[in-house]
Amino acid sequence: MSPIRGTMPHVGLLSASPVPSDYTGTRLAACNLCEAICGLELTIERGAVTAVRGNDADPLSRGHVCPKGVSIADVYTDPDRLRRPVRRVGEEWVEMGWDEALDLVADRLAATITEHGRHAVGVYLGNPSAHSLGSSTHGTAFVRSLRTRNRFSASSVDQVPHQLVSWLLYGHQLLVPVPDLDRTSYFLVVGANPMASNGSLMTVPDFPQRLRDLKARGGRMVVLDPRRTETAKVATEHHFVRPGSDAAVLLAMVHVLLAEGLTRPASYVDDIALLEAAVADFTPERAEATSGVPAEVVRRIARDLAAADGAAAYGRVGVSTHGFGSVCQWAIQCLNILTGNLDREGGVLFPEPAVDIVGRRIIGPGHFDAWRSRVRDSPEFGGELPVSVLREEIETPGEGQVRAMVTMAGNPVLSTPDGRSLSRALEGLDFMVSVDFYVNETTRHADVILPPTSALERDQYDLVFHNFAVRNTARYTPPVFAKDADQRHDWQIFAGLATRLGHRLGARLPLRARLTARARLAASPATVLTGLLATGRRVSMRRLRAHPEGVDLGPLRPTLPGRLQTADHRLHLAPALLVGDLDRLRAALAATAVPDGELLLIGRRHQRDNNSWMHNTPRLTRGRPRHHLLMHPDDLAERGIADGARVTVTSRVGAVEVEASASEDLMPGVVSLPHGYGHQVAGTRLRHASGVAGVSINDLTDPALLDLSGNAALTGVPVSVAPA
Ligand SMILES: Nc1nc2c(c(=O)[nH]1)N[C@H]1C(S)=C(S)[C@@H](COP(=O)(O)OP(=O)(O)OC[C@H]3O[C@@H](n4cnc5c(=O)[nH]c(N)nc54)[C@H](O)[C@@H]3O)O[C@H]1N2
Ligand SMILES: Nc1nc2c(c(=O)[nH]1)N[C@H]1C(S)=C(S)[C@@H](COP(=O)(O)OP(=O)(O)OC[C@H]3O[C@@H](n4cnc5c(=O)[nH]c(N)nc54)[C@H](O)[C@@H]3O)O[C@H]1N2
Ligand code: SF4
Ligand SMILES: [Mo]
Repeated sequence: MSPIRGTMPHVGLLSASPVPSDYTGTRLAACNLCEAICGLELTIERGAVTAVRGNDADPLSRGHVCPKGVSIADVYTDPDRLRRPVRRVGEEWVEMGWDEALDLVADRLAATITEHGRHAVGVYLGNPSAHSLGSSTHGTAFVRSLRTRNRFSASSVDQVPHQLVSWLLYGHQLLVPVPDLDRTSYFLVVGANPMASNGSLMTVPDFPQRLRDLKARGGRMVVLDPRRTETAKVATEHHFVRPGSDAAVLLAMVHVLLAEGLTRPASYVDDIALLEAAVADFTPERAEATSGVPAEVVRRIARDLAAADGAAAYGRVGVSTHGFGSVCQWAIQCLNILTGNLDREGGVLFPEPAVDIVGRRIIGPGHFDAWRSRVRDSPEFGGELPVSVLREEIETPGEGQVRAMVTMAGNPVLSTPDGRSLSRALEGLDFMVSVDFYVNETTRHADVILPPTSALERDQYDLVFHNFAVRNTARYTPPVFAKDADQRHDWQIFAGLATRLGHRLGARLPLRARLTARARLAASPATVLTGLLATGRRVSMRRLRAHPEGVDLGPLRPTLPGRLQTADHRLHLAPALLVGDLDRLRAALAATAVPDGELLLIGRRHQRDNNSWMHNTPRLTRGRPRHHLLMHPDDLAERGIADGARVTVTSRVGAVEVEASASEDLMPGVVSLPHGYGHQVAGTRLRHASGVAGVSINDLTDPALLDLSGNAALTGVPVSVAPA
């Protein structure tokens, strides 16, 4: 009988402490690998995890699990995972003690700041930062304590367009409406593949079942994507769209709604006439000419959105990492707002998490262009510069040059444009420290790597993802396994570094900054969380501890206009910044003629990949190779390339050599590589047979191509393909 799931009272309290080393039984855990935040049930035999299944009792994930979640204990047991700090000595990594390591890092960062000023330290936060409670509570406080303008993160190769648009329309960068998937009857998906990704900026564990339910109640899902993806294959309707051209399509849909009088916006919505004038020339015919989506289809989708009894338009990575990502996300919001589907059951709604990171301003509302990057003059958003400018900030000499880097939970050499050049630039730094438990293509350049504990060794509450979930729930999960005495949690690393830096920089930091940093960093994440929950008053820490499976707080509900964070509590549909970007779009559309032989490169995600990591587990890497360049058979034939042959793919930035596979699923003229491949680290044992060989797509993507928001345009990169 399971000590957790049985009928014993107070079972949650029993689960609060880590299991003894000879434990046999089950324990609950939380998967932190993607945004779906599934609840897991681990079977443990004599201290070893022998099975992982989805926890049926989790009110959000309802028993869902995917192959990555099943592999979560492989990270815990991985002999290649770092558990103690290491220092690079020549080609070797040498273990060191925590105090010695933290002192060394603080000495070197403090010396850089003293000699060259605070902007000489650059910081990069990777994706898993958002998936750790300790990183959310303490990592950002540490970064803030550095007071550098050279802050970068994976956000600018991901979702800054959403943040910019939410800030402009709703007054806060994280006030992002989420499709009410369980009640909608029309789901428009533009540039997202939730069947593989499990959703993003839409926390939706068990997308496949929720989609089956949607169809069973007579609902439709319509997909616009240059690849017939796993999601497109189960859609009621799929249309190819030429990469990079979505803005014309989405604005044309807005145009149709306005031209045909199909709008019923809420009373707090302003500037509709301004919007109408701005999109007047974005006709469905113009959209067809640049995108390949027939004008009739554009018109019909707009009409269907307006007519449906609850519709949700949603766009993700394919239209975020895009030259006009902000315009696309704006147009998508306009579709929902104009059709009356914003803040409506079955439409899109703002989740009400137990910790309201928006309303409580735990994360600031956002700002744009408060400063610019030194070399390229690129504006910041929300305190971060585009990661596409990082390399030049390191390599260009002068006042404000980045001379030392801190990277946390990331791998920008594989995940950001022209990673190969960034790799070289990192080698030229005076000093680099990485907070990560693997040596990867980025951290291998570090002087010191500080490894935090992994997911099963620490407690978890999703401060970030409950804010994007399709249902309001809350879940606190205590650690399953105890950490060794000589391991550190991420928050302890951040607190240790911040405290030591404070001592070394002393009077150079304002007193207030020092005191707030110290207060923030002294408490454990669980203590911080307890306080946040208490002030939120939706659910107490005591209740969460008694229910490690999670607590249901009900379906999404309308909350507007009360939760609008704009200065006048109204929603202005036509912000000047976005309207101003339309001229750049018009110019791009006028110049769409594709040079002879040129193809457009897009990315892809596989269900068993997790960005650039989790490639160290055989469970996820065995099987058929999935790193190939996918290409339409006609495009292969035109170049005399045989299916499976090696090809050279060349862009403005670089060239790679990889096998090409014929696929009818690709739109002609479009080729696709997955991201997160191209591993080069000899030090770790990448136990792949065939699975994860391959090249990095970001040796081809171009750091010169940016959206208005500073987000990298990773999709639709012009390339040529020739036999190798
Ligand atoms: N061409 C192209 N490029 C892309 C994308 C694309 O679609 N196409 N997608 C982009 C997107 S959406 C993203 S989010 C980025 C991701 O890019 P990054 O965030 O730069 O890279 P990841 O692969 O997520 O790196 C994860 C690293 O974090 C470490 N890690 C895991 N858990 C923890 C932890 O708890 N603490 C610490 N300290 N470290 C941990 C892992 O060991 C690994 O080294 O890639 C982007 N790059
Ligand atoms: N299995 C798995 N799951 C993941 C991840 C992972 O690496 N593996 N990563 C996680 C992360 S960090 C994120 S951000 C999410 C991302 O979640 P999603 O956005 O759902 O995932 P992608 O597969 O990147 O989907 C992007 C889609 O856009 C399409 N596309 C490319 N260019 C264009 C274009 O110009 N226009 C249109 N309309 N479509 C285009 C691509 O073909 C692709 O189908 O996934 C998360 N979940
Ligand atoms: S869907 Fe995401 S959160 Fe759920 S088990 Fe898979 S990787 Fe983990
Ligand atoms: Mo992402």
